[in-house]
Amino acid sequence: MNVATSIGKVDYDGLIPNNVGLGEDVRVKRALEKWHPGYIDWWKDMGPEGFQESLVYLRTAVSVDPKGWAKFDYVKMPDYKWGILLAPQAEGRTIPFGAHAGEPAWQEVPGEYRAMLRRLIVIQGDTEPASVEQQRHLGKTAPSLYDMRNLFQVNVEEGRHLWAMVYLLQKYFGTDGREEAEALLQRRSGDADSPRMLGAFNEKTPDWLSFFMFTYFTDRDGKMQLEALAQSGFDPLSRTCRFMLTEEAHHMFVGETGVTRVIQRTCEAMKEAGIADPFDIARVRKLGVIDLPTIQKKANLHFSLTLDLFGNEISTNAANAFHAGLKGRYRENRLDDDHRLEQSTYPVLRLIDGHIQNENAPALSALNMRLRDDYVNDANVGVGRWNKVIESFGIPFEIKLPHVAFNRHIGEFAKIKADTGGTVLSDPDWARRRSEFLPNDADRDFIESLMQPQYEPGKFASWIAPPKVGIDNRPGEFEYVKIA
Ligand code: BYC
Repeated sequence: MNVATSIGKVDYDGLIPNNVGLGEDVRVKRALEKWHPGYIDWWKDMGPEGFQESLVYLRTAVSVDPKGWAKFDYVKMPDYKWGILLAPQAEGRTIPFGAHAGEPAWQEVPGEYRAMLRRLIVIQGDTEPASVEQQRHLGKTAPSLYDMRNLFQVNVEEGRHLWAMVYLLQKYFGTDGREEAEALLQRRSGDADSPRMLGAFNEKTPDWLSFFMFTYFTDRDGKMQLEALAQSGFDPLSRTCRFMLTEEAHHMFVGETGVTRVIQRTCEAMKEAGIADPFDIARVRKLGVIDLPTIQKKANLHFSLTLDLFGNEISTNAANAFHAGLKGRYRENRLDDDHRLEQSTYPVLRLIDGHIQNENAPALSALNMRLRDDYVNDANVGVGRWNKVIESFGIPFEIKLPHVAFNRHIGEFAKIKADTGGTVLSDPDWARRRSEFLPNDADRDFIESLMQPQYEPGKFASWIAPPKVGIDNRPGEFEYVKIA
């Protein structure tokens, strides 16, 4: 069976592979073809530095059939087929929540919600190129060709996710959609004058442990937000997000297994050297591996930065988007309630008289908080698996996610300082203890000193264990990237 044509009918021949009938939609096809050169310029300027000519063993989406949607082959990244792929339209789909619950899903933009919908799409779109920009230097310090290939896979797919949002803007939002699509190529992560829209996407991803933490924690925000948008009553957005989620799973796999392999290598090295105390940092570092307390600090940093991406705990924007039927809850379709939430409440952690405590808030206003709670539960699962590895070596150490009030810059806890357990600290105490919780210059310098490239097929840097299995079942010594 030819998966490319079985479900979703992907037209793979033109400049822009797609299953949205672009061939018959001359206006949108032209608009996207006009946008394409600017995208390629952006990719060459801001995509992976130094590897544009290399052949990378990448998967490309060639179908939206869950059973076989990808094809693996060597590709030069600028030649990657960034297609527009929507999950199949579900016949008779209705708006699953909000004031319009039960009405037929919108196939066109509902006029009264146009601005709100455009803003959600633009914010989602903005994060995708931002992450590519953040990760553009990492190829030069890749700990193996396997890891380098995974990095580039994540990068090209984030590029495809930008295409997914740009398609919606170009198809459904006319002139202002076109302007937004241009602006998505103009903003730059970390730029003082024209930064990316959300805080965490302006931070640096300076080393590979940061990359793994980012793909574990921040891509998981992507998962939660995409799950919420996949519920949208605006059907094209829902269908786009449903397919994006298929790809997103691999990004979190890269993060989870990346951190697991770092932990595994550290524990192995400690065992070989007979070091039982995980806090004997100087001795552990001499082994050329990353000590567990520093891994914890990196997790603290990336988890807290990611929590900021959920916005304010109490949010009128979130309430409006739900009421309008544009953005639902995490897996709304599996929840058993009235899906309108006008009478319900939800417990929200707040700062009351200087103390952190739960307070019931109207459920509609508390939707960001609810999604964040779902996120924390989801993020904890993989942390449990990291701890199993540490436990298997008998090392007395447990990675823990910090309290949600720790190191926050958005929302209820932005105005206070708290330790990782959620105890409020004075400013001087915070300043004194900050480097107990977050990586300091010495930690950063140490990690940087380990970031030496390992480009020999089948070899891995000192600080990371090999993966259990190869990508696409390839053997250990497989040359995932042919460096040019
Ligand atoms: N930084 O009412 P509030 C991904 C602004 S990641 C800066 O609480 P709302 C990926 C906010 O815009 C997923 N500003 O906000 C991962 C608002 O401004 P206005 C990306 C912030 O709207 C890895 C004001 O503060 N997708 O896919 O309820 C690699 C009031 O706030 C921030 C989405 O985020 C911030 N962190 O919640 C690649 C989905 N937070 O309007 C990709 C779409 C808030 O007053 N976005 N503000 O000027 C949304 O659903 C929501 O806009 C947010 C914010 C959840 C982001």
